[in-house]
Amino acid sequence: MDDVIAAIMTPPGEGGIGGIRISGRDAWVVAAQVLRSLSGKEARASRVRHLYTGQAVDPINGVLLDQVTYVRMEAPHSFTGENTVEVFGHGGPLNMKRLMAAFMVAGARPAEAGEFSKRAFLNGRLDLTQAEAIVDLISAKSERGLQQAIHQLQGGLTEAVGTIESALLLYTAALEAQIDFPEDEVTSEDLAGLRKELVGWRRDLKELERSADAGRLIREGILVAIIGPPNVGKSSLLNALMRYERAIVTEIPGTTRDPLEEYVNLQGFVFRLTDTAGIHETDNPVERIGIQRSMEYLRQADAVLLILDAGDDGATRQLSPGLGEAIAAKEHVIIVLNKADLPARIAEEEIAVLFPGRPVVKTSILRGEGLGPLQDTLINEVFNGRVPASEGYLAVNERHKAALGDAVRSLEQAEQAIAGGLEPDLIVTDLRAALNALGRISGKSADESIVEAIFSHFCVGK
Ligand SMILES: Nc1nc2c(ncn2[C@@H]2O[C@H](COP(=O)(O)OP(=O)(O)O)[C@@H](O)[C@H]2O)c(=O)[nH]1
Ligand SMILES: [Mg+2]
Repeated sequence: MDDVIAAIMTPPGEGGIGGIRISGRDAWVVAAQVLRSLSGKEARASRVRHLYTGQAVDPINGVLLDQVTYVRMEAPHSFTGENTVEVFGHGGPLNMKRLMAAFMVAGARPAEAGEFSKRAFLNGRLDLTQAEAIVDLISAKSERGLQQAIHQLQGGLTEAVGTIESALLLYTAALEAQIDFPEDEVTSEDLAGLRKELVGWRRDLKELERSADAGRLIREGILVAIIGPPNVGKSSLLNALMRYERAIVTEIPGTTRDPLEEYVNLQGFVFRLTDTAGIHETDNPVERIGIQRSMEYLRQADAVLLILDAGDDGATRQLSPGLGEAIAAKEHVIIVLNKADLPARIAEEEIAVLFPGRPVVKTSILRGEGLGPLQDTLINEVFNGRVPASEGYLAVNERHKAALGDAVRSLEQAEQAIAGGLEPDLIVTDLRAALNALGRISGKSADESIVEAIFSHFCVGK
């Protein structure tokens, strides 16, 4: 880690300012070959974390490259925890490239994607959940996703897990001490106390594990398939939620052939809405391909809006065989009775029998009615009635989920070991395994390969 790395840290393209970050023990030695004071003398930056104005020159022939500002930071008081220099020039792509080249000539090497953050992790400046939060924050597509990432960057998940980790460590260390000094025998009261704690920890960890699904939906967006028979208003609904005429709407059944997929931000959540071809029996080969795609979307979707025409008699008549079954297999389905402006001909009892327990929303997309309740119902349904509050988001991802699952299993085994009256050292083995699993979340006990995988998702310059 002794080499000096450098990268352009601002996005490519024209902008007011472009920044270059240089990090490593000799960062200033490298930077000083390029930087000059305003009057063209050797740059000093004698005070750390002060912004200086000066020039950047070609280190070989001294030709002026740009007017810049620069700031020097000393280890460990920088993002990476190393000596760091940040240089700000005029943000043009060619200008930044030329400045960057000057620092390369002066002895820096281009940083790999995420290398600054990786150094920050290796120097103990951030843990793995915070590193992941940086990626989430930069790529956030919604207000909620952003809040989740910021909370995680503050150490939200590490803190939640850390409380259990410390308590678990205390018990484990106490048990180990008692094993080493057999005169302090492990009493059955000790074990009963531990067992009680184990139940509580397991419940808390399981709760965190469950929140991984909500975390993913907030981060990646919620895939919603708009499904139903032809001509019920599926494309109209997409347009209404997008607030512009995205999909073609006609009174001709079979207008939509290809599924359309669009991002839309509803109440701070990102949705990937897909308008699909109407599902019905048909011999038209083009329509049939469209219908197959509709069924694929139906299977993939996080939630399904099944649209029916309330003005058409009999829900049963509107459904093709196969659709009902596919719907029944989905966890989150909302029945939308559209065209509520027309005389109602679908009996709600029939809906209740066909789709037991599914929420039903009446809309008239034509009149713009019922769309608010539909959004509320959708969000409520997707998060199982527990819409995450704005504060207190935990960005539990698949990696955390796996570690939490392993920890829960090890704690379970420890419980069984106690119940079965096994030797204390066997109990300790399970407790240590649980600690190890929890340590993977923050990175205390993560493999090199996991660390590599996380930082490879970063952009260059971060
Ligand atoms: N009366 C009435 N007509 C509607 C409503 N929503 C959509 N329509 C009409 O139903 C027809 C089919 O709409 P479209 O969105 O193309 O349905 P799709 O085939 O399910 O995508 C169009 O003529 C729409 O104007 C509604 O709420 N009330
Ligand atoms: Mg359509």
